[in-house]
Amino acid sequence: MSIKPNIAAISVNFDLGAGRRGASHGPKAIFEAGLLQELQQLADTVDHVADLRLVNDTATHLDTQVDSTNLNYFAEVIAINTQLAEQVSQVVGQGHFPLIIGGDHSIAIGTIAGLSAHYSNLGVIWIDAHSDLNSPDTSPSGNIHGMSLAVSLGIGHPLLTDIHGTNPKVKPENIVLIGARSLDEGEKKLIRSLGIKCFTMYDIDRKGMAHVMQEAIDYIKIKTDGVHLSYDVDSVDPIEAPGTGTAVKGGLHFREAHLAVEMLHEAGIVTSAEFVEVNPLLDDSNKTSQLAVSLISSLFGEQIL
Ligand code: 6HN
Ligand code: MN
Ligand code: MN
Ligand code: MN
Repeated sequence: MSIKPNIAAISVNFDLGAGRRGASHGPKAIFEAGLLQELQQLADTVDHVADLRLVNDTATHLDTQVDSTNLNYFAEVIAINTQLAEQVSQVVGQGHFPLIIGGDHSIAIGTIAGLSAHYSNLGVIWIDAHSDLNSPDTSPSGNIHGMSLAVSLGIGHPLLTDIHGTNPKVKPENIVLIGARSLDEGEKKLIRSLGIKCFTMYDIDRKGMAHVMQEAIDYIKIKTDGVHLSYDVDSVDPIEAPGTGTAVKGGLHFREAHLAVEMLHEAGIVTSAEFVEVNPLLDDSNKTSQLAVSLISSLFGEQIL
């Protein structure tokens, strides 16, 4: 991003992919915390092009034949992601930088589906306490926000993997996970068997965040034609990001969380981004939405000096 981008912000007021309600209020809290004002100073142009939500009963009425075992709110997740994929693809076609504000992490399904139409080797940097690599067979919860990266790899129910065309949307060797510390058994097996690059909190403690980010950037930039950043705020320690539905202690500190996006800005490789899982109902202080604004500003080049 050495040239200032034309940002197209897309808010997704959706939380049915998560186990508890509230992330649907994330976009409103993040915009109220001053997102657009901050971005106006950093981007060439900023437009809030879409504010997506499920309208009443427009969720796809699934055929009674469809097996939705261990897929909570399956029809609703399909419906919102179908809309989102279309919107994201349109924005990329116009040459704008898609900035998606969630919403729970199930919306990565639609974001990545929409992007994949434009990139043959899309890279994905997934900053998260989790890996979201479950399928209905391995998921302990049935919550689809824990399955979105697997779906993008073509693993999961065909009604999810086929959203917005062909699958897989992303190749395992083009993914980097950063900040992992809560992985289910099936996810660990998949990471190992597919050889997905994964920097856990152990690696971050051991090598330091700067080293990890540099390795991640070097790894992904040589082989991809675009890089999507999927930033789940639960990657950050609950002390700094209490407002999120599946908080896990032992996370990124405030500076580590920022250094990641500062280094990505400097590397100039990111072509789209999403920030997800801010749940204002769990955070009276609005600390977490303010953190999101600060992280997004850093991604677009806000500097300390
Ligand atoms: N997220 N691995 C757990 C599950 O239910 O599959 C937690 C998933 C969390 C998902 O934070 O986006
Ligand atoms: Mn500022
Ligand atoms: Mn996640
Ligand atoms: Mn997470």
